[in-house]
Amino acid sequence: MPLDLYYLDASPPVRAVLLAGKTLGLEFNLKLVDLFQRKHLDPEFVKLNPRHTIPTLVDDGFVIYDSHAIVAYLATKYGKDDSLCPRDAKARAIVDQRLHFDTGTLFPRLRNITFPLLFLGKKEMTAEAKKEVEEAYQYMEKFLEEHDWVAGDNMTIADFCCVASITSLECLVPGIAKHPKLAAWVERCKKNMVGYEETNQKGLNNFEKYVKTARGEI
Ligand SMILES: N[C@@H](CCC(=O)N[C@@H](CS)C(=O)NCC(=O)O)C(=O)O
Repeated sequence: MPLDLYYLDASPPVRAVLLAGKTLGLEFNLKLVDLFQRKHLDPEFVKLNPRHTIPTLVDDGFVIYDSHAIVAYLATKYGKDDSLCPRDAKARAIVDQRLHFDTGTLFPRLRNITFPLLFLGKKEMTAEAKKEVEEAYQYMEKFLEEHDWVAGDNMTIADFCCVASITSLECLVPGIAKHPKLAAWVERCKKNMVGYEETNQKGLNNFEKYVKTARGEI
């Protein structure tokens, strides 16, 4: 059965799902939703997802949106074991905490900069927005102090979500290099995540193009 994924690869939460899909060996039937053409507000898409966000997944008629919910669903349904999305209560709680960190901290701080820039034409980010991103890097550094991956000793769905957001933040507020554990984790993700180049890196390059165009740099 095809897995339909409504997407735009520049979108960080979409890239988290694409990364999860590669590791799980899944093929998506990709359906482009061009946010710049306001296609997410098309009545047909809103009927599918009233919150009109990408990514949105349709698995044999089952509709699920929010990247964190999607990656957990895919890993639970299609994972060969529970390493990406642990069943153990404590291990899973840490994964959930990091997923919520992405939802509640990384993504909103990214959106605080990208929405005014890409959709309202505001080229300058506020000092506060920049400071919040630098603070987010510090939180990540702390998470990675004793472990190689954001939720423990092995890669989980939380790494897919966090790396998509963090690498996008780095395009806006370069600063990862100041945090050795964080910088090493980004390199680890690049090296170890299946299909990193064709998913996160490719979409990130497009994201960067949008950012540079909006800033008048290209
Ligand atoms: N928490 C959601 C955020 C999704 C989201 O806001 N996606 C953006 C693109 S990066 C979007 O579709 N925005 C359109 C809108 O909010 O109407 C997730 O992780 O999927």
